[in-house]
Parts: sequence; C-alpha cells; structure tokens
Amino acid sequence: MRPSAKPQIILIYPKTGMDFGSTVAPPHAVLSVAAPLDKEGYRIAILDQRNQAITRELLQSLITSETICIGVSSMTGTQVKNALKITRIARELTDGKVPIVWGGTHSTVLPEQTVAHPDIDVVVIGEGELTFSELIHALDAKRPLKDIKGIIYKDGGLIFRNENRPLMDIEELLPVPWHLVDVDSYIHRDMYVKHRSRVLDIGQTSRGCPFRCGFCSSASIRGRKWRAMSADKALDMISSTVGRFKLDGLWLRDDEFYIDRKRAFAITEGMIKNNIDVSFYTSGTRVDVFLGASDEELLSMKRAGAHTLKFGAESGSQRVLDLMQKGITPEMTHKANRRCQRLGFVPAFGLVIGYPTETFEDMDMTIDMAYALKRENPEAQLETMAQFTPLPGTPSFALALEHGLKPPQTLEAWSDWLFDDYDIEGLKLPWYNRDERMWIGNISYMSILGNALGNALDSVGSMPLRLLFKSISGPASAYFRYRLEHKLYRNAPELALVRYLRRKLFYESESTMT
Ligand code: B12
Ligand code: SF4
Repeated sequence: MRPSAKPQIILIYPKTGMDFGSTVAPPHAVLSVAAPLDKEGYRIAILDQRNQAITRELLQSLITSETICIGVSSMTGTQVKNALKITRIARELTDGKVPIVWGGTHSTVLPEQTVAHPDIDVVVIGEGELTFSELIHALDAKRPLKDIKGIIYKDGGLIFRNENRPLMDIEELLPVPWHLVDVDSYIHRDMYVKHRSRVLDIGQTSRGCPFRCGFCSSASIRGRKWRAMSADKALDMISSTVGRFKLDGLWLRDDEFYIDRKRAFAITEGMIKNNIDVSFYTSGTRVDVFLGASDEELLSMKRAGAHTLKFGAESGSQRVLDLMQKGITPEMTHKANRRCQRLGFVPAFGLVIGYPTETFEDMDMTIDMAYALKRENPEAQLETMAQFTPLPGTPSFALALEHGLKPPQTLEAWSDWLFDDYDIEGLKLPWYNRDERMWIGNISYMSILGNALGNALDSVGSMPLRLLFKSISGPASAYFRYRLEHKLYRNAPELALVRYLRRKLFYESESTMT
C-alpha cells in the first residue's frame, strides 16, 4: 500500500492471550485471506494488536468513505475478548455503514452465535481465501451476498446461512504477502530452535489432519482431511522465505507435517540439495507416524535441519489416551523419545490433564511419564501440562456436556474461556470439585513455571530483560519442578501471585513482550 493511500480493507489480528517471545508468529490467518485481494490491487491494512496498539484514533485515521469492510480474526478465548473490544470501536466509528466481518476458528465452529452479535454483519465460515475474495467483490460492487458460499450474514434484521464452501486445493495458495506486515517483528530468537537468532514461523505446507483426538479442533475446522501442497511448492515456499529474510531457523505450523512421508522426504532431500542452511521446528508430529518412519527418512530430516519435533504425548494413562481416541500408548512415546535421542532430535512433549473422568491417579501417571521421559533423555522438553479446556465442535465437547458442562451461550461469554488459568467457578471442569480444580490449576501452573518458562524466556529479544528474567526464573523453575515431580501440588498459595501477574501481563495488558 502506498504510504499516503488509505486502505479499502482493514484486517485485524487481536491479541491471543499467549503473546510472548516467539509465540508471536505472523498473523497467517489474515495474511492468507489478504493474498488474493492484494494481488488484485486492493489496498489492505493489516493491524496486529500484538505489535501495535489498536486505538480508536488509529482506526479513525484509517477508515474513509472508501473502506469496503473491516475483517477480524477470532480464536476461542482471549482473542474473542479483544476482537469484541475492537469491533465495538469500529462499529461506533462507522455507525454501521461499513460491514464488519469475522472469520477464524471460533467463528467457524459457532457461526450462528457469532453473527447474532449486534456488532457483526458477516461471518466467514472455514477457510477464508476464496470466500473473503468473493465477499469483497460483492460488497465493492454492492451486489447481494446470497450466492457466496461459506458465509452467514444479516440482511434486514434476518440471518441467512449460505451453502458451505468445499475445502480449497492448497496447491492454489498464493505466496504470503509479507509486505503487508513488519516481518522483522516476527523474527525471533527461539524457544525451540536454540542458538538461532532469525527464526520465523513461515506457515503451513499442509492443512488438516485425518486423526480424531477428542480435544482437538482440527476436524471441526478442516473436516478431518489432510491436504498438502506438493513437495516442490513447499520447497519453494521454504527457500524463498529463508533467502528473502535471511533466516537461520523456521517453524512449520502444519497440523501434521509428516503424514505423507514420501512428500516429507522429498522436501527434506530438496532442502539438503539446495543447501538451505536452517534449523527448524515442526508443531505437529505424531508418535506413531514418527515410529513408522525409516532411519533413512529421519536422517534426511535431521540433515535438512529438523531440530525440535513437537509430539502430542497427552497422557501417561492408557485409559485416558483411549478416551481421547489418541491411538498411542505411553510405551510408544518412550520409544519415540529414545529414538529422538539416538538420532539427535529434541522431542518436545505436549501433555493434557483434567479430561472428563480423569482421576488424580491418571494425572499422577502423566507426571511420572513426563519426568521419566526427561530422565531417559535429558534433552527432551516438557511442554506445559495443559488444563483440558472443552472446545466447541470437538469430540470431547459432547463428553464434557455429558459430564455437566454448561457452555457459554453468547459470544461475550466465550471471551473468558481461558486455557491455562484456574477454573475456580467450575465453568470448564464441572466434573471436579473446587479443591480438585485448584490442584489441576496448580499442576498446570507448576508445569509452566518448572518446565516451559525457561524456554519461553530464551526467546525474549531484549538481552538485559532476558538475563534478568532468567536469573529470577532459574531457582523458581527448579523449585516448581521439584514440587511437581514429587506431586506436591495440592497446597500452593504462592501461585496466587503468579496467577495475578499472568492475568495482568497477558490477559489484561495492552502491550506485548517480544
Ligand atoms: C499458530 C497457532 C497459535 C499461535 C497464535 C497464532 C499466531 N499467528 O501467532 C499461538 C501460539 C499464540 C496460539 C495460541 C492458542 N491457540 Co492456537 N493455533 C495455532 C495453529 C497451530 C496455527 C494457526 C495458523 O497460523 N493457521 C494458518 C491460517 C492460515 O489458518 P487459520 O488460522 O485457520 O485461518 C483461516 C480461517 O480460519 C479463516 N480466517 C481466520 N481469520 C480470519 C479473519 C477474517 C476476516 C476472515 C474473512 C477469515 C479468517 O481464513 C484463514 C485462511 O483460510 C492452529 C492450528 C492450525 N493448524 O490452524 C492452532 C489453533 C488455532 N489454536 C487453537 C487454540 C485452542 C489455541 C489456544 C486458545 C489454546 C492453547 N493452549 O493453545 C491458545 C490461545 C491463547 C490463550 N491463552 O487463550 C485452536 C483453535 C480452536 C478454537 N476453537 O478457536 C487451533 C485450531 C488448534 C487446534 N487444533 O485445536 N495458537
Ligand atoms: S491433536 Fe494432532 S493428531 Fe490429533 S487430531 Fe489434532 S492435529 Fe490431528
């Protein structure tokens, strides 16, 4: 966009509540929907609340009589809360004359409830690239919206839901329009790819996942289908982004990057052949898929720079794993851990506690498994033991309803669906009593402080801040690790202070620590 020209389309990525160091990745959600319109020559502004304050004055300075629409992204929880605040301001400034369009994962799983909000005019359901383009064309030409697949909208006080849009062929995805954001603000030191200073989340080379883990939203958002771009296109995306931004590391955010092992192998062999010198992290690796790969395939990944592989280990209790329909066993997780050690990968294990009917014996098995993994392979990283949070549209949501969950009935009420916070009132985990919910909150907090904090602090850009935080956090981490490993989680009044600070810094603060 020319500096003097005002945007026709304003796209907003609100703060998520987990905006810290290298979790502040580029807002791929809105970059991707902007790509086709940007190519056509529309003037687009992307505002990312994680690296700039989105004030009334800023919005006022961008909105003109030429503004076609204001689009807002939404993930269940804190992002919805911030999205609502911004939407309110936009509505007041435009007096209802500029349509406000919501998209993203929350709007996709609860489109009717989202569009019912008085400040929202249209909801784009599911993938936005094609739908949003058609919507902008229609709004620009003042045409009716009735033939646009994949939206739900208001007209004359009534709500209309159009036919669903089929999933797109992701080979057709356009390159990321990086010029619409300040890419440098997303290039970090990294919490996973250690000793690298220019690490960027470059997006996804595939979408969706054929598995059906109970707590996961992938199936409800992307229809339980795995669609991948060709190895050539993925390779081109990797090499062009690395070259353009002089990266020494990258993240791939595919739900499951390795499902088609032949494709993954072709990508890694291509990276080696083209001398792409990076270290990389992949967010989705299944233990069973990893164990099914040959040493040759894994060594190719290693030579291409694969550094940290995130595994969903989820639970140390087979009963809970089965309930989650995870399709793995704790022994398989141990096997993957040992294989990582032998081949030189760093495994990062994601864990969940508090699933409906999960007992404290089950949770203790998860704690035992976590520390056994660490003893077996000291390089292994333990992610947080995330408190299970029922997400609408997931298989576990129905299970949670059976166990007494009373879900929020309005968009506003979903904004406090916090993930890593104590469920003091029993809104998310009604199958436990108050004391039990406090213990679960304590486990979750202790795991953040004991296991994940050091890593996250490694990615803070400012060296003095990083050193200060690390010197304070080192002893605290050791203390909480000890308590968790020895299951001393029932009584921890000191965590009230940590909880207070976390709320102030992440959920209520207007600024972001990168
Ligand atoms: C990266 C990521 C994050 C990043 C944030 C993203 C960023 N840019 O930095 C971080 C680490 C902060 C994060 C945090 C969380 N995340 Co997250 N995250 C992801 C992940 C892995 C990739 C997102 C992405 O870049 N996708 C690529 C883009 C292109 O796809 P997309 O976001 O779906 O956007 C498309 C459509 O939704 C739509 N769209 C989106 N926005 C808009 C806006 C408009 C105007 C329009 C028209 C269309 C549109 O069009 C886009 C293009 O097709 C997804 C999983 C996944 N595979 O998508 C989970 C995912 C989005 N996260 C999820 C969750 C639950 C969370 C957390 C709430 C919980 C947690 N503990 O992880 C936290 C939030 C923090 C909190 N404490 O409340 C869920 C969302 C469920 C839901 N109902 O909202 C997902 C789907 C994971 C899952 N499989 O369950 N996350
Ligand atoms: S948790 Fe991973 S493997 Fe399971 S359904 Fe979600 S994306 Fe697929």
